[in-house]
Amino acid sequence: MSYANDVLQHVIERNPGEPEFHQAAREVLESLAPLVDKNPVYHKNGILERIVEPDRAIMFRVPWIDDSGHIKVNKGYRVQFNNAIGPYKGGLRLHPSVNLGILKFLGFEQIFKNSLTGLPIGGAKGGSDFDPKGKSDTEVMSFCQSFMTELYRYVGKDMDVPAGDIGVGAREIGFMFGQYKRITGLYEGFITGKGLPYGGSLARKEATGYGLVYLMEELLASKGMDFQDKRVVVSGSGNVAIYAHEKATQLGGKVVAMCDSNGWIYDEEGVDLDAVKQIKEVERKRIKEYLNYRPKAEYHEDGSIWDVPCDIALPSATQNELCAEYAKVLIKNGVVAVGEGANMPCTHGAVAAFQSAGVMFVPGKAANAGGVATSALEMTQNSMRLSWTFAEVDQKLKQIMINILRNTSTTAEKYGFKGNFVAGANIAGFMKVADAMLAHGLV
Ligand code: NDP
Ligand code: 2IT
Repeated sequence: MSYANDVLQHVIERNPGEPEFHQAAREVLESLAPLVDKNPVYHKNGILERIVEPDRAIMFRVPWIDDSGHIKVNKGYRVQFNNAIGPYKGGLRLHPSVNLGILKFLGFEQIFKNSLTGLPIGGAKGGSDFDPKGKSDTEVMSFCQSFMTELYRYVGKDMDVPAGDIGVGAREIGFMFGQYKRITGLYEGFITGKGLPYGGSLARKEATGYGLVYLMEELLASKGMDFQDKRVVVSGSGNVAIYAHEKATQLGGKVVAMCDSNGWIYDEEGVDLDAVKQIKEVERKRIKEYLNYRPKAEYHEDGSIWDVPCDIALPSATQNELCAEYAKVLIKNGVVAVGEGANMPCTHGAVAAFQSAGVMFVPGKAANAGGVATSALEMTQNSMRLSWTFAEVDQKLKQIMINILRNTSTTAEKYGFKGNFVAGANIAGFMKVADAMLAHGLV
């Protein structure tokens, strides 16, 4: 049995009940097999055994009080996976589905994603099974203050720098920043995605969605194509989806469908982004409200958003939202490119279907790295105690995305996986981290 496969079997045996973590580990280890077979130094130094085991996983109780005075208790987590190339960095997710296995998959992915940005950031993820949906601002504040009262001792600007993810936006980051400052007395950039008045970076809010589209634009250009007049489907209607829509539309594309976890909208005229922003960013309501703005649009709770014919698909909601069956429908309908805005939205079967049909496919750890890259730029600005303009940050983001695509593409080709961005991203992301781990000795 090969070294990489051996380690994968160990991951599966030693981490029972964590299917998403197994899935993420399998994808990475399969890509790395030829590389580690040719370079025994990785095996000799136990690099794979070490990289699949988090440095530490912190779990804690989060008690808070709801508006009617009842005590509630949620689970809080921070998985600090690997800090070989920089302080731990990665988002916090607040969603009822959150558990240790999901955060391990996300933290593991984050190691390679952060490495691909070319910036000095390690991999981590955290969050809670708290559901912010339907909660009042005071309930969300009560939760966030309690969460930070425990988490503050494990984070810091040179130790571990969290950020947003599903269910964590400007409101939650603000409450967490306030509580950290109050407990520690420090005014420091220990978290990113901050509001502009207290150390946030211009363009961080837009960065994941814009970055995704910049990378896809570069990919299309390599085949003599562009976004102009292309039909685009963007799943989700949160932070990533909204700004992917915005940039794709600026480049001449037409986004015809979006969704939330209840249903999906189809608007042949092109989804009105101002309406979606009003519903989601301002009112925190369901996507079906869209029909109040555009009565001629369609809203569906059955079927799938992936039934909508499109040229470019940008799954930007959550893990495993796009399975092999939907991939086949997209392929039949003529999709030419798929870029993952979310983390691991496509199942293994969907990725295989796209690749064997010759659809250009870019995995999340490359395609959605613009968010964390801009978080790292926020850290830089905080350290320098200055703020760059929107244009400066946006231009750096675009260059980072172009570099990621080129690095991923040339690495894939160099190691015999030409055109396979999954393998290219895994190998390129791994090598920098592994070299740092080799330099640090057995830690
Ligand atoms: P948000 O909370 O802002 O939005 C998530 C969106 O996805 C919502 O519209 C949500 O709908 C929808 N969604 C969640 N679960 C499902 C589901 N099961 N079926 C259909 N829709 C669903 O999160 P983000 O936009 O920040 O994150 C989206 C994805 O992008 C995640 O995978 C995240 O890890 C990834 N990501 C985020 C980055 C960032 O900077 N924010 C950076 C890189 C990756 P509903 O409101 O109904 O729950
Ligand atoms: O998945 C991700 O890359 C994020 N949620 C963003 C992490 C960050 O630190 O900005």
